[in-house]
Amino acid sequence: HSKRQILQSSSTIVHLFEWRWNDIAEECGRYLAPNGFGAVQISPPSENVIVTQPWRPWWERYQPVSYNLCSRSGTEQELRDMICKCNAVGVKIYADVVINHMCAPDMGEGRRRSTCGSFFNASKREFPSVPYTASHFNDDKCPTLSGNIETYQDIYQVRNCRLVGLLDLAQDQEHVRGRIVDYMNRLVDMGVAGFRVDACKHMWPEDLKNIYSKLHDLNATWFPHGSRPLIYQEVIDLGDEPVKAIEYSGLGLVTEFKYGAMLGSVIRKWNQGKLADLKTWGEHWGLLPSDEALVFLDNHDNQRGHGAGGASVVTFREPRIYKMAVAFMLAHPYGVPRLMSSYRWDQRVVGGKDQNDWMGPPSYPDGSTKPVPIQPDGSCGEGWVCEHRWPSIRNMVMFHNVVDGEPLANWWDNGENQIAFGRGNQGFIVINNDDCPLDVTLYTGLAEGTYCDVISGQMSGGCCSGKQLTVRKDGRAHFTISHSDPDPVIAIHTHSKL
Ligand code: LAG
Ligand code: CA
Repeated sequence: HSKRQILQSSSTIVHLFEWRWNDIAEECGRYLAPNGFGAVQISPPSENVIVTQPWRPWWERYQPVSYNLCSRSGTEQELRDMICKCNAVGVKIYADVVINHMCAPDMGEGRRRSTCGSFFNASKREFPSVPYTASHFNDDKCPTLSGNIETYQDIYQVRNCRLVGLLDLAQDQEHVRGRIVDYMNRLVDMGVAGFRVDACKHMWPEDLKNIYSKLHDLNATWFPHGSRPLIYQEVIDLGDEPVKAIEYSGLGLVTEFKYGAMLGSVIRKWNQGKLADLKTWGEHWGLLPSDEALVFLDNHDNQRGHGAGGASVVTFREPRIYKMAVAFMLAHPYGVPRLMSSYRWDQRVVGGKDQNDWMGPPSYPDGSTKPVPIQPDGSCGEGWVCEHRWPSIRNMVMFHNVVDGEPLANWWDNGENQIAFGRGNQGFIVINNDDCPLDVTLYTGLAEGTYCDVISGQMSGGCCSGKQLTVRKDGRAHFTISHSDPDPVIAIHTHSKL
């Protein structure tokens, strides 16, 4: 494959959580496109309540008051400009759409408490700029006294009651579906390539099907005629509730929450887990069919104890195991991968709960979000973590593209936590999560030659800045990885050949 084909085959999504549109626009051209990233998931672009108690939490963006397109990430014009710039360099934009609910009923009224200054009256359930009125909400259908979801074991509560108290929209009404469709189509027409649909578990699959069926084809300025939006639905199904991910998988991709929970547990060696077990990783583990799954290690919720996934989930706070797990995810053929790009906050765990789990992105005293500064070494400043700019993670995105469509091949393990596998004859990865050195000669499937390890370095200007590996005529190569290596992984592929 040519370099160009490889960039085009890119499917990896990066969630630039809480980034400003202007920063994303720059990131697409200067970094994401040249490094083979396929798409960006943006934070919800819709107008939301301004929460000041606590001060401007990230989660205020999950409380819409209208579908006007201005938020802490920027104005409608900036959103449009970002979509255009990213599409121009081949990076798709997926918008996070919050369509299950509006804000909570105690969020007040007026124009002052919304990010575009639109009027709303939460206690009266009036959102005139959509418009929605009290009759457009589900309250009459909810079987609980409180009006809230009280148990996840009852599908009627889960779909028709208020999720954490948020006003629950009645998607079974034509008017409501129509406003949602108009909102999503406005984004499609602007050039987004699809959606992360928030809280799908809390909406009826047939209503979602109806909504998706009315979406426009993608904007023909950037996409082939007749292209359909890619939809990935957030459904948290860890197996213990009556609402199942498979109810949604016919409609679009579904977030596979078991992926990060189980892979996190294996990489931590919990419950006798070991990397060798991953030989059968995928559907055999009770995961969705590969082509229906959106996979990730952590997300904006479970990296701070919200949502679900549990304690096994790995994040940027444990870089060594995080990088190992990301390398595995991007090397393995299962699912469409999404990377998290976070900001740092001070954790203050009291009684098992982080008191600061609400903290919003790096911001100025007036609450506006700070730009993402790029340091000379390519990392980000001002509290932006930018996992996607960690060199080994970046290089594994390219690995993922190079081996696209190739089957898993030449699996090896030591029965414990040392594993290796290839993808056809295009790439090969070796991981050592044991407490002893790895020293082994393995059949790689790659053509004879010298290859540059893309974890410890990379090719640039014809030179390799990392470890060099020699694949002999018989396809075998000798690998050593110390158990004290901060990056105990070696990855080589046909485009890292010297
Ligand atoms: C999601 N997926 O289904 C999002 O990924 C998740 O981030 C959203 O919750 C949730 N669904 C609703 O869109 C987040 C926070 C919640 C927060 C909520 C609304 O995880 O903690 O609730 O957004 O802002 C907050 C308070 C609650 C309160 C509620 C209503 O934390 O204590 O009851 O607001 O005022
Ligand atoms: Ca609902």
